[in-house]
Amino acid sequence: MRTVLLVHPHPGISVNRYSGAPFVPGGALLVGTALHHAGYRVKIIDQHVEKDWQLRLSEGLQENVICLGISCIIGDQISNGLEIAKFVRAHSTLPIVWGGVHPTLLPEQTLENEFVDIVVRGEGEETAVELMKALEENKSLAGIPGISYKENGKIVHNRDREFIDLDTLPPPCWELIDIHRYTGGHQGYRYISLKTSRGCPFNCGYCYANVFHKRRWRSMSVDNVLKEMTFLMDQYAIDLFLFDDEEFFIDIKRGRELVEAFKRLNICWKASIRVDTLLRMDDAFLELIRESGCIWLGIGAESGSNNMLNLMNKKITRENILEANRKLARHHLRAQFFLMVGFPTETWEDMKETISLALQLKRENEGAEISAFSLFTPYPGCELHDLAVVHGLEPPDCLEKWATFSWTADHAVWFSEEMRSTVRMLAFASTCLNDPVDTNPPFHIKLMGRLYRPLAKQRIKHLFFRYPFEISVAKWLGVY
Ligand code: B12
Ligand code: SF4
Repeated sequence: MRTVLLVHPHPGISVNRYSGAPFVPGGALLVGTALHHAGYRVKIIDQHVEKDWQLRLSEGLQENVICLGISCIIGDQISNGLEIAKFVRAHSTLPIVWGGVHPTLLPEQTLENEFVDIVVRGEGEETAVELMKALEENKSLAGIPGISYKENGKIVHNRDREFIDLDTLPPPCWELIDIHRYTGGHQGYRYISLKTSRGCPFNCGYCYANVFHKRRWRSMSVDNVLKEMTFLMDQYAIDLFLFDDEEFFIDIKRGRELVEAFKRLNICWKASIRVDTLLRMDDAFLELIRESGCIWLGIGAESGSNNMLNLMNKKITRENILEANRKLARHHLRAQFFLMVGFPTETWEDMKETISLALQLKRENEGAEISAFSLFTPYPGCELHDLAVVHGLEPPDCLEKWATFSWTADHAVWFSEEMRSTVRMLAFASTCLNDPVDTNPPFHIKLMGRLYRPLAKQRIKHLFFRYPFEISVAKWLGVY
């Protein structure tokens, strides 16, 4: 039996900021499951939880290995993935296959890197099995849908693969990872994240889903979701599920069936929901959601300015957001609203509307949490990325540079320096408005946030963002 090595590079510091526990290496787990069922020995190495990853990799390389697979999204996983690829290249001539969101969005540029031989675009389960067979038998890669690769120095892109019917996939082979490493850290629950559907029919201008999933939504049947949940409850005593679906309630009827079942299962759960979906739900449904163990709803409100909501094609208005918040308050549902600033063409007036929306949401609903204001980050492939380019953004021209392309105001070249400083300050001050909602940062960071909170509140209330001395202090302390 031949071996496939799958490595999940460390996703970076944000894990410690957002959660006490690492996230399940989802891509490697699902691709590994498909390969396991196709008869391969699969070894998953998660750099995030395995400090001795080099040793594990070296041991793995002693086996009869077909290839190294690396999973990656934008950010630190790129630099860490490259470190892993370099390590393997130094010790073997194995083909190095990259998969995940970032390589899918930019396959050509990813392949230009010398440590990338093949890119698997989109969903990886079926493609990986076909690819392994071809590599094992030394056959041509020409007929395999969903891959891009190098041939005689040229980059070849095969046609896209059809989307997978999720009900044909076997459940994840949890034995491929040490599940206990991922289940803690969430306020005493035994927690796991699951994705019960893929894609989204909406078309928000900043979102990867439009390109990755081509606006096609597919879901697992209610029965299969419940089977997986009861297995996890029985086998690993899981009592909190975080649904990583792009949007959990795209099909409201299916959503209702699931929620009815959750009530019977006696578990807690969290998921994302659109404002307009919330508005379509009647009071009985919202009450059911509360009774079924929902402890958190994540809501992309994005902006308080209708101009910006239009720009990002969000298909909701400021008034809708406020109405949804009032509904949540009536049903005592805990929600976290996500907001962004820093879009091309955004004015100070637009930003002030977002700040006033945040304050109003808090005023009208004690249970509403406002996530720190994120800075719009023009991720590749999205419409607003293209608009950012029109407004002067020079996107990274190679794989390595996407590793550090993150949420600072530095790429917002469409703003004056004064405006960038304001946006930076707004984002910074807003991180300290609440204690982190579900997260568990180190004690000293929590304490500093609390000490700074009164000043942060005053800054936001009075729209005063000049003299950003606290950013210098945070940099000096190494926390920014
Ligand atoms: C969990 C999660 C995280 C976790 C862990 C991420 C990880 N890679 O481990 C954490 C919290 C760390 C995280 C962080 C961030 N995330 Co995140 N995250 C997610 C989330 C919710 C689920 C990812 C997941 O597990 N999916 C399930 C698996 C099965 O899907 P998958 O990984 O895509 O794998 C499939 C294919 O891609 C492929 N595949 C994947 N790997 C491989 C490998 C091989 C060899 C092969 C053949 C195939 C293959 O096959 C798999 C099965 O079909 C997604 C949104 C979503 N709903 O999917 C965002 C998402 C991936 N994150 C995103 C972003 C932007 C971020 C951050 C930059 C956000 C931020 N500003 O902090 C940071 C980056 C961290 C950093 N410091 O650099 C974007 C990705 C954008 C991009 N262009 O890459 C997404 C899509 C959210 C969004 N809508 O914008 N994230
Ligand atoms: S942001 Fe949410 S609603 Fe909009 S396209 Fe992405 S997943 Fe769909």
